[in-house]
Amino acid sequence: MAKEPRPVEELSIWKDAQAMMKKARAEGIETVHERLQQQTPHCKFCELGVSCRICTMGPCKITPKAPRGVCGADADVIVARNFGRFIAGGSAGHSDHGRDLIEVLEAIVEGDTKDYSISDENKLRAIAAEVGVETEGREIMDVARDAVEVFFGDFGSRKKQVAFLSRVPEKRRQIWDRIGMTPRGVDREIAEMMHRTHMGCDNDAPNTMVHAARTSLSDGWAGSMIGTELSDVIFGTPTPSMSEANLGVIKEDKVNLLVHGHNPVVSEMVLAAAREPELIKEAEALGAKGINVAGLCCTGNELLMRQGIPMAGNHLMTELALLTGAVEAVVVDYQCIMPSLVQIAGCYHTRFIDTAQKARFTGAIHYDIHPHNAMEQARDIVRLAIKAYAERDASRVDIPCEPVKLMTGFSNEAVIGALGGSLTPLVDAIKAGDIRGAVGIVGCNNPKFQQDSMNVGLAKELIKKDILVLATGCVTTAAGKAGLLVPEAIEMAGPGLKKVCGSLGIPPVLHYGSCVDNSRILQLCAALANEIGVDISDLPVGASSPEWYSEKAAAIGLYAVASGIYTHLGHPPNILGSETVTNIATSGLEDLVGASFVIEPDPVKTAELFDERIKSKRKALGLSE
Ligand code: CUV
Ligand code: SF4
Repeated sequence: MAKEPRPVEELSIWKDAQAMMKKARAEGIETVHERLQQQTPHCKFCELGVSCRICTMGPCKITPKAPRGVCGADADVIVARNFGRFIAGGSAGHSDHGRDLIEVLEAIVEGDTKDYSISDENKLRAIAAEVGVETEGREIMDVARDAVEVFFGDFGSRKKQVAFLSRVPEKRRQIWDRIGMTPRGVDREIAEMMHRTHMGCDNDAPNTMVHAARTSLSDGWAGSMIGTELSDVIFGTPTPSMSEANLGVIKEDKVNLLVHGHNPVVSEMVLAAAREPELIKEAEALGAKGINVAGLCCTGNELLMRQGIPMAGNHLMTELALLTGAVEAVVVDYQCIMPSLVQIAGCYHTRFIDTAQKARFTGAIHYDIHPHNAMEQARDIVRLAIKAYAERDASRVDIPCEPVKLMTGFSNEAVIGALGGSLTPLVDAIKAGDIRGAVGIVGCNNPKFQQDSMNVGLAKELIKKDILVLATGCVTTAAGKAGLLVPEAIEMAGPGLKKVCGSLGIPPVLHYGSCVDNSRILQLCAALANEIGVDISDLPVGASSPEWYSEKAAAIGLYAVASGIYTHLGHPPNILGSETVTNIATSGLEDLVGASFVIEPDPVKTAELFDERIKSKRKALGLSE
């Protein structure tokens, strides 16, 4: 028998989401929430992490009566192996995204593309110098060519450490060296994790956990960091600007194109095509008032940061955005794209377009996009959307709200610029206690939790306590919709933040970019630690992913912890079946790397935990609590 649908108010804090869920029910369209109900209750063994299907002597599951798998692996080994592979999957995602940016830069250097170019030469020179490339008096293309070599090298097996470790405080590098956590190469650590977790290899849970941390560090300090830095080089380093969020950014009188996925490489071209006067004219010829590009998830964040395009929504809004009935096309690259979008698009005139050979969707229209043909393909995609506009059924259109304003574009370069050229004023504000500390709130939505209740709840609690919040990934849209990303939000903050952010004209919650841009937060922490002359783990900072769901988010959490940042998760990964692994994650790592995970579903309690941590770190630095 079908289960009773849950009241929409329990599923999301947002009116736009609730309205579209009701529309979905009225139109008989299934969403993530119905499918979650069908999948509940979940398999207990999988939830605990004690099921293993790594070989065909199994699959095995650990119970009190059967405490070892066929090969003899116990719960600790099985949980650690599963967790290790989970982290490898997440690291592979964000790092492969980074690799794609190196390929675009290589195409620029080799003259294989007319569509992409180097937008920020100064940034390229700066990062090249950081990774040991000679820049003095050299042509920019020569610098770029050498940088490409260094960054491709970071994915391989020839190095003792990845290049951006030059940013890491000395003390931190010594810790990693001592415990065998220094990331050597992205692909190497990921492949080694697959090797270690084959039957009969790494059968010591703590040892597997150390390599899991090393794998995640290769993502944070190499794969993702390269992704961020080269995106800035190619598409421009973000500077503050204003934009908007929620389903109200979809326009009834325009051709609406949503870009979804992760990487700016395709979406930047779609946006550029949508801004061409000739295509706008074609849209107008069909009676539209122009072409509107809006973002979903991380590729939305990328365009928001650099181009100011509005955000239609985060992870749990992706299906609902199509329910407006006003979306002509959704163009995707890869990651976090629910395959159900193809079916929902099929319920309307919406074209679902995939663009990456490594992320094909059955039923999608495929465009094979490469650096040499990107703009031409993007134009065809925009034309397809324009054509679809003629088929839109006006009687099924419902755009449920007006957009909310937000401020975006806080790269470290922009922040340092706003501070007058150095981090000193920020350090002074931290020392004075006006900014007591900082927490990065990052990551996803998960249909198991009321959408954005924890993301928004935690941000609000932290700023009240004069803790600066940096938002990335799907937390961006949540914070934006809640009105936290505008300068006026200082009214919701404590007196110190109100003073500092007020004088700079910035919000108390800063949009720091997409998920790969969590590397910007790593870089900021490292720079702060170097400025004060301490380790990252000595700083009054934290990280949180309240509503995470993905392997990538777990990898981010782990590289934050391994970098010395106390990290909160709203719910645990599937590790609770091993006391050993759970203890390592929630306390053992503290002894090893000076930080650990903390699991807490309640945002108010979580804010108190951060408060305590920040107090103790401030005290240890000799600062007022
Ligand atoms: Ni990489 S990982 S749902 S798009 S933040 Fe959004 Fe961000 Fe999580 Fe995915
Ligand atoms: Fe079972 Fe061991 Fe094979 Fe896993 S590796 S399926 S525990 S026999």
